[in-house]
Amino acid sequence: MELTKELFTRLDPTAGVIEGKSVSARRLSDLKGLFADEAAFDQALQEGDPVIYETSGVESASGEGDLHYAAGKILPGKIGREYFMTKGHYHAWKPAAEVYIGFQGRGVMLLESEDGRQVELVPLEANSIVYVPGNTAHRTINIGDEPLTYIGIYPARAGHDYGSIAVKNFAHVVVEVDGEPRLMKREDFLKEIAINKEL
Ligand code: PAN
Ligand code: ZN
Repeated sequence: MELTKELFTRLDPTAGVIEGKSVSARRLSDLKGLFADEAAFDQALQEGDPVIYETSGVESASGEGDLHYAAGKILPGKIGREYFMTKGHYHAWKPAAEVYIGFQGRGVMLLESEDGRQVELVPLEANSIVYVPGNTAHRTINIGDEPLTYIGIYPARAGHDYGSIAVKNFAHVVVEVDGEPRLMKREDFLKEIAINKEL
């Protein structure tokens, strides 16, 4: 047993923060190109550069078989009709799976296969647990009106591949339709935005 490792931390489930760990904030400007509605993005950026989400992690153990974990808090809000969300990523070590546990708020996880053809929208809320299989792009989305807090636990060697998402983004979006979240193909949502612009 390796008792030198960090064996205990405490989570603040409302703040979505692991106590004593540094918090890194992702602002709207960090998510450039990821929200579908570019005009809405530009306008929101002009009005300020709001924090979209924050994370704090425990990533010190790095031996074979070790685990990392991180807490997240996604603020409530939308850019156009698309809800506040994380950048999303694959794991750099592609087969790495991950377990998410929700603490507060109403969220969903958008899971996509690499070709974008298989998609799942899985609820992430208080006391729910989501299994993210390996080789799966995952993005966490706050569809509620309070902060969404959760932790994710993943192999230490998982790493993050944001590059693939920056290049081709997710093939689907989660947008508000008649007050409810709806999963749509990105291309269909983009067509809707273009039509509304012409009107
Ligand atoms: C999580 C995520 C966290 C932030 O800890 O890193 O929710 O999302 P992005 O990394 O997409 O910005 C995780 O999935 N780690 O593997
Ligand atoms: Zn992950």
